[in-house]
Amino acid sequence: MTLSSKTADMIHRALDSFQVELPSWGFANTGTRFGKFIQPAAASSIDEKFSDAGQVHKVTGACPTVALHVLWDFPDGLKSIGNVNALAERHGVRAGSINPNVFQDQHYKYGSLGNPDASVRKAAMTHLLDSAEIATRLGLRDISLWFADGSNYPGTANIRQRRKWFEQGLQELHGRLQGDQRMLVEYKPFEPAFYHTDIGDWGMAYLLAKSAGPRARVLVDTGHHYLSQNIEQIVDWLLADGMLGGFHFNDRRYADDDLTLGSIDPYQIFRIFHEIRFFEWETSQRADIAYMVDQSHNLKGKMEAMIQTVMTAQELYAKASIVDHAKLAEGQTKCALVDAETCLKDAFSTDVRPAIRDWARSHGLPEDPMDSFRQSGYLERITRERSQKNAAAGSSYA
Ligand code: LRH
Ligand code: MN
Repeated sequence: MTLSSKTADMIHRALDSFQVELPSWGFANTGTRFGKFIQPAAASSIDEKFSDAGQVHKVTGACPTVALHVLWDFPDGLKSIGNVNALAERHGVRAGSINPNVFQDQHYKYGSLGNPDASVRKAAMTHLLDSAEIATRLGLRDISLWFADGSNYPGTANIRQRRKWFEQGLQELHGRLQGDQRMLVEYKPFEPAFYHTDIGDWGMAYLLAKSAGPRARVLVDTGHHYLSQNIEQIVDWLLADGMLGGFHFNDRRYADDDLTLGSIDPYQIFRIFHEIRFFEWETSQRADIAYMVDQSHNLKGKMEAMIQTVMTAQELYAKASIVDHAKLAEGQTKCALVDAETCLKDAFSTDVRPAIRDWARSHGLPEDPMDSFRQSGYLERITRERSQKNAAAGSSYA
């Protein structure tokens, strides 16, 4: 069924405004605690990560920024930010959010900002402030914060005291932000901690963000919820209070599986996008949200997984953008349950791909990004260039 020109226009306008940020670590060899399977073409240097992200943006036109993880991308901290702008120039994608890493080093065994050892809290604070400085020097807006802090056994942590330390640390970091900078507080119910996690759910992240200051927002990682949680309801509460800063999109069957977006439950991501578009229609304001991907591609080819992810995100965002909001609002007011629900189901079951191909063509982009990438020979080239280096990298987790 061909789409009406009105619907096709709505999709084109939606795609013109939709951008999703790619994680540099999504192009690198990652694994699980049971090991990692080395991909010869995987990226390891920041140059290779910008190059790969540049290819995905080249064929999709929808991912102009790359999220950077401080320890993984700036091994020497402030000293190694020199060539980021040159890389952005060369590969056609810019640096995006800055992700400090206070979970990897040995001294974070009992936590970072929540660690009973004041010298460790100080070390964590120094890294957070350095990360903010990196963002400032690179002219970047978002500092994206995730803390692995927590405990594994009842009674082993003073949860209330740790909360105070987090409040103090996040207030200090907030005080260092400038211009339109924001700090995004990410929550996660468990892993690597398996008894309590200090920032365990949206409410804890919300309260910590509020106590930090007006530049703090909450970041929703779709994989950081119990299976029975209604994520789009959390999104609505954060939207209503102006506290929704961004997303880490991925998919899961069980826990924080970090699988490719929409691979398990595409309707979940559609419902999230719907609540945002409905909010924007109702308030006639654009929600100031950073759409980002956070995945680890342990089995799929990393480049193709990323292209698939961006294409799926565009498709689900386009579907959510053609919901008949006026008809929906009327159905909600009248409790016309079937009519209201059908507004979403009609949009979700609409094949928007022809309109996306038109949009791509009208922007000089390939109609089929995956085929264009496969024809480009890029994968063959990076495999030749990187396989030796990657083979040298160990595969065991421990
Ligand atoms: C934690 C997390 C966080 C990142 C990491 C790579 O599970 O979602 O956002 O820093 O993954
Ligand atoms: Mn995340």
